Amino acid sequence: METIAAIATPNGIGAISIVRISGDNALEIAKKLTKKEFTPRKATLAKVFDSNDELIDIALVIYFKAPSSFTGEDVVEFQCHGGVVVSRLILEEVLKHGARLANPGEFTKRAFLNGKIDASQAEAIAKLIETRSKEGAKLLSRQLEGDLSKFVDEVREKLIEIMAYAEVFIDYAEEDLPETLGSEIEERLQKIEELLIHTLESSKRREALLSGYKVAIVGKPNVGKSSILNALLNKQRAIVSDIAGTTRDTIEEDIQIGSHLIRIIDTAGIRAAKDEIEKIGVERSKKAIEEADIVVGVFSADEFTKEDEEILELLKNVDKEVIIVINKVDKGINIDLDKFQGLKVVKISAKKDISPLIDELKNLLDSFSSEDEHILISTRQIHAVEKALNAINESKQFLQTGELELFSYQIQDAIRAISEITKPFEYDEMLDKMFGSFCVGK
Ligand SMILES: Nc1nc2c(ncn2[C@@H]2O[C@H](COP(=O)(O)OP(=O)(O)OP(=O)(O)O)[C@@H](O)[C@H]2O)c(=O)[nH]1
Ligand SMILES: [Mg+2]
Repeated sequence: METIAAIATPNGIGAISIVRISGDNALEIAKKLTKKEFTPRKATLAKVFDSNDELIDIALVIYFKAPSSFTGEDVVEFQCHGGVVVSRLILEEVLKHGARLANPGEFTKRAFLNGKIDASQAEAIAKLIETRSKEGAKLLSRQLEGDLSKFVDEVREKLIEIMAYAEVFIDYAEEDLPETLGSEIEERLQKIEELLIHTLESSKRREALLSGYKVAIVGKPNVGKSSILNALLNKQRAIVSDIAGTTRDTIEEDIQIGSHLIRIIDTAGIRAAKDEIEKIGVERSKKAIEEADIVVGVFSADEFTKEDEEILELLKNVDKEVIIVINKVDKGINIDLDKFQGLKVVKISAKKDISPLIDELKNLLDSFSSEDEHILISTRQIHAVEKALNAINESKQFLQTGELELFSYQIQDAIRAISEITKPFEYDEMLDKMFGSFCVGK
């Protein structure tokens, strides 16, 4: 394999930078640059020289002999001093000696091609680099360990069993088929179907686990939305005033709640807008609700108007987790709390104490991430499961009519679809799509 090289650490100032080489000539290049011999998996401190024999750096060099490396090829890593210059000089020398610059994701692609990891693990690596939450990272590490691969294998095995079972009876005349055959296979199929649907749904629900959940604060003007944002952030981020319509655009900030990093969005108060700018703000509030995973609907403890009524109606009909906040309870509660029956309600004063809201948010976020299920982390994986489900669905009619060949054909389709999660069929297209989004050096 052609030898590739790249700087594997981010571009910037840091204690060390890593230059990674993989391919047939990796070891030879390392020897030329350092005039040293290397033992596999042993860190060796070595002087690194350029082609004029001038010292570039003293680096820690580690050689991983094929196939016991990340890519499955000979790999050498130079851990040199940080900053942008040294690693670049080393990389330049490596390239002069015949390596070529790696494309984004090419190291991981080689690991995949050499059978060191499967497709679901490669995707887990890509997501792990980007994820913003501890829970997300934990989940991806499990996937990297092969959790999803095991799940796929199990489903595949069960489908193969069903197919094999059906195949036995394929040469039978229709009237000779055992009477229970259909119901037995159907029962087994049903179980697989349920499992796949469950996985699909929980994956969709938990998609935001990886990117961080979005929480939108909405309500009529002047109920204290920005005051709540400021209290959550512990600083005066948004302007607060007693003039209704103070916040005109959405404000987004990241905050940590327990072990969750969430993005919190303060919105313009929702009402029939008086001017053009406010109208845009109100539209954005509605959009914020659409995009959020959790909606915090704020009402004031001292009045409940027609506008509140409309917002409450809106919140009752959104298909999201909603927390109702009754704010300004320091003024006393003058509204009928029965209106909020059936909803999660917390009473707070943004001026004094918002801890009941924080607790409720924490509970909700914990419950989101406590489901310990296999989740599909990419659209590609979700498509694969949907395709498998479709094929299973299609297969049922043939089971009923006793057309076992057609049935078996559909089950094969389902097997092919589910297998794509780990061992895709449309190789080239899939590879380009999957590895193209990686960063160079991975
Ligand atoms: N007494 C009391 N006043 C509050 C409380 N929270 C907010 N306020 C006051 O209510 C007014 C409106 O607060 P904001 O936070 O600007 O309200 P908002 O919902 O962001 O308003 P818009 O941006 O106009 O939609 C300000 O004068 C705040 O000081 C509270 O808990 N108790
Ligand atoms: Mg505001």
